[in-house]
Amino acid sequence: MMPTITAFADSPDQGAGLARDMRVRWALEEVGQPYQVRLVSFAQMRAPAHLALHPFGQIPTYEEGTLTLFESGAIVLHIAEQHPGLLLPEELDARARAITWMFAALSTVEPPIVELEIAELLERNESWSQQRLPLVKNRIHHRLRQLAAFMGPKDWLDGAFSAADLMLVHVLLRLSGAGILEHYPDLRRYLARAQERPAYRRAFAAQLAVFTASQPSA
Ligand code: GTB
Repeated sequence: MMPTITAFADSPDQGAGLARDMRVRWALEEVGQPYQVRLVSFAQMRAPAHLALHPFGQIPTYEEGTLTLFESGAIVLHIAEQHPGLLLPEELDARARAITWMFAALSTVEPPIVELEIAELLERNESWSQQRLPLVKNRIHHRLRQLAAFMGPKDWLDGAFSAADLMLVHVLLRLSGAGILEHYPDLRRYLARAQERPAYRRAFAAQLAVFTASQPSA
């Protein structure tokens, strides 16, 4: 059964691929699973029909037959599990390590990055904002130094590309334009390598097309 995902009808990033539906689109493209997208406005995300799919009124969601999922990590894991050997290794220890890195991307690397976005977008007019920003950035640098030390110049986290790389790459891409990744050349090459994957390109083009279609023609 073809799954349906939800995405922003009007993404604040204007098609830059930063919203979390991008992870799900990318995973679906990696495994060759066609999918449908239902675009939702912010008002629709607060309405009962969407809250029945996602208790926090967010995107992405994933519907497949009688199954409804939310949380991008859980959705990508589900997609990977449905296609053994493509986004998760079949060997049990390697599979467990890949899942560990999915959790690490979401619960150890992503939080300080989200914290920076909140500091820059929502707290920038607070009197204490300029004092706090360096602290928030230092927490990210701390994580990236640790990550860069682990990765070195390796192509991927642990052997072949996996759902762990997909998740970690998308988390790190949220730092684009923040002036931070420039200090980590191996990580930048890692991101560029991932962005060259045909599945990434297809997913990126699909979400960008939503923004392009919403623009008035010249
Ligand atoms: N933990 C959940 C997951 O991983 O699925 C988090 C889901 C989430 O934060 N969804 C966001 C959302 O629905 C969209 S992705 N926000 C609306 C709301 O909460 O009301 C976060 C996001 C939004 C915008 C940009 N951007 O403009 O660059 C990037 C990322």
